[in-house]
Amino acid sequence: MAIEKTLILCKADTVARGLTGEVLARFERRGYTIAAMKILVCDEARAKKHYAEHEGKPFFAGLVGYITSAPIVALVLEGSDAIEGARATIGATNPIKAGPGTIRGDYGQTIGRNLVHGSDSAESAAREIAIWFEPSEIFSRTNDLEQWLVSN
Ligand code: IDP
Ligand code: MG
Repeated sequence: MAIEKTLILCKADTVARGLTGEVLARFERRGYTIAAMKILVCDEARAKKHYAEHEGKPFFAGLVGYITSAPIVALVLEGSDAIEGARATIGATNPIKAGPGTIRGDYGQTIGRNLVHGSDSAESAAREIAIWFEPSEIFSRTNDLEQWLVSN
């Protein structure tokens, strides 16, 4: 068990469909805390950087077009084994394979509109968080607690 941070994106379909609160509530109810959050329209450069591992795949252009098409909500979640845990709450990449009770299983129909992104490893989380947030924008409860323990 480790306290981890993970990068979550409520993609364009989530925000456009008014499901952002629904998605956030699921993570919060599970006990993860929001360490950082913003709404923005992502430019192409940032989208390509974020999805660099998929460059060259047939769906890459569509993916970049989709993520840059409308406002999205980017956030950092923090909690115990948050990277794997958030991925489990999100569900399988293709909503048709995502179980009921997961975000994609409950709200999604197609792989191209699967609502949410979640980092898939510690390395991805560190890389992706740095793409979306400045360190000064991240409010870690763990760090706060450690700071409090040190100064008391
Ligand atoms: P993940 O979001 O579950 O980590 P990845 O394999 O990393 O899934 O793919 C990133 C995103 O690219 C997916 O969430 C989905 O939106 C899109 N994607 C992946 N595979 C396909 C595909 O075969 N067709 C269309 N879009 C895809
Ligand atoms: Mg992925």
